[in-house]
Amino acid sequence: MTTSAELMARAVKVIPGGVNSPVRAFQSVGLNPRFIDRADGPYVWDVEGNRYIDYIGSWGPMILGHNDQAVREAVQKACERGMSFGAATELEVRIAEFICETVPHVEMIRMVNSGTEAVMSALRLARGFTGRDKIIKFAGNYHGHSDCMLVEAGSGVLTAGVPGSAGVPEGCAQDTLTAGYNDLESVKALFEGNPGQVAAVIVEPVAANMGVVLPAPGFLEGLRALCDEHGALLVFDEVICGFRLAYGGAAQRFGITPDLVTYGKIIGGGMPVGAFGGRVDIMSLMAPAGPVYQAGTLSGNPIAMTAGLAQLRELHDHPEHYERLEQAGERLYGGIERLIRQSGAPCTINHIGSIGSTFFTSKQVTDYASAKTSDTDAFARYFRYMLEHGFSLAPSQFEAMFISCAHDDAVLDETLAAIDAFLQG
Ligand code: KE4
Repeated sequence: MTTSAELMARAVKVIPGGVNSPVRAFQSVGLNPRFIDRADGPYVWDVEGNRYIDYIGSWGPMILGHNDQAVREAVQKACERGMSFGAATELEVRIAEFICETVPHVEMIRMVNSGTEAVMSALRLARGFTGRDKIIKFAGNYHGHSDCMLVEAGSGVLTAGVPGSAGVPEGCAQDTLTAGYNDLESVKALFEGNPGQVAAVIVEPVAANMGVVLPAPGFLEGLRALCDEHGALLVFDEVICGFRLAYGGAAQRFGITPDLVTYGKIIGGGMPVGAFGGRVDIMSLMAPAGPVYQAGTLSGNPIAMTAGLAQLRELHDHPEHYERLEQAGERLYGGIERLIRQSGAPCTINHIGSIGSTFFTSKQVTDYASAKTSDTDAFARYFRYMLEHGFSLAPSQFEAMFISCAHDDAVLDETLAAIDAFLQG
C-alpha cells in the first residue's frame, strides 16, 4: 500500500507543488496532503484506508453525496456510446433546454469546462455587448484564474487594479476595479469615477472564497439598481451558489435577476463542466451566432452532460433535497454557533443553507477586511485536529464547508461532538 507521503514525494517531481490545484497542497495548514482513493455518500477514504466525513465535497459538486447511484449509472451507460465526438449532440440540447425551462433568468446557455472559463467568457460577452472595457469585482471574491480576475485592489479605491499573480500584465489589471463587498458606496464611487466605462459588475451573490460572507440586506438589490442606472450588466458568479442555495441559486433565494450568471461544480455532477447563461439578447452575441468568440474542444462533452443532467434532474424533481440541506445546515452550523457561545472561543460562524465557515476571529465577518482578522494558525490547529479525528475540511480558513444530502443527522452530530471536544480542549 502506498502512502500519501510517498505519493506527494513523487508528485512534487512531476507536478508543480505536487497538485493540480494549489489549495489541495495543504500549505496553509502545514500538513502533507491526504491523497484520496475513493468516496461514497458523506465519506472519503485516503490511500492508507483512513475514512473521513467529508465537508469538501469536491468543493461543491457532490451535493447529492459522493458516488450517487443515479449519476454513476447514467455515466456508466453513456460511456458505452463513446466518450467524446467533437460534434453537436442531443444531450447538449436536452440539458440546455432543461436549464432554460427550470431557471427563469436563464434564457440561453453555453457550456464550457470550468468555472474559470465560464467567468472569462461571460465577461468577454459583457464587454462585447456594452462596448465597454472595465469590470467591477469585489475584494475577497474569487472568480477563477483568468487574467482579468487575478487582480487586487489598487492603492486607492478609485484606482485601477494591480496584478494579483505573476504573469498577469498591467494591461489586464487596469480594467478591473475592486470594490468592497457589502459596500455599495464603493461601487457607486467606481461607477462615478469611470462614467460610461463599466461593462459589468461581477459578484459572488453569497461570497464563499473569503470564507462564507452573506450579502447585507439591500446589497444585491443596490447592485441591480446601480447597474441599471449606469447601463452595466450584473453578473452573478454562481459557481458555488448555483443549484445549491436553491435550485435557482442565490438569484432565486434573494429574488434578484442578474443579466448573466456563471455556473460550475454542481452543474457537472462531478465532471468538468462550467456554463454561462442569461438574457437571450446578450447571449445571442456569442459565436457563431454573433461576434463574441469563445470555443472549447470538450465543451458539452456527452459524458459530462450526462452527469450534469442526471444531477440537475434529481435536484429539480426532488425539492425535498433542498429542505434536507436547510435542516442539515441548521443542525450543523446552528450547533457550531451554540458550541462557540458555550465555550467562549474567539470564533464566529457565517452560514446559509448547506454552506458555512467558522472564522477564528471574534469579529463579525462581513467583508474581506474582517475575514482577514482571522487567526489562520488557530484555524490550522482546528483543521489538523479534525483531520486526525476523521473529518475532511477545506484546508484553508477562507473556504467553505459543504454539506451534502448524504450527511445524515448521525454524521452531523458526530461532527458536532468532535468540534465540541476541540473547543473544550
Ligand atoms: P473552477 O475554474 O475552479 O472550476 O471555478 C473557478 C471559480 C469561479 N467562481 C467561484 C465563485 C469559485 O468558487 C470558483 C472555484 N472555487 C474554488 C474553491 N473556492 C475551487 C477549488 C480550487 O481552486 O481547487
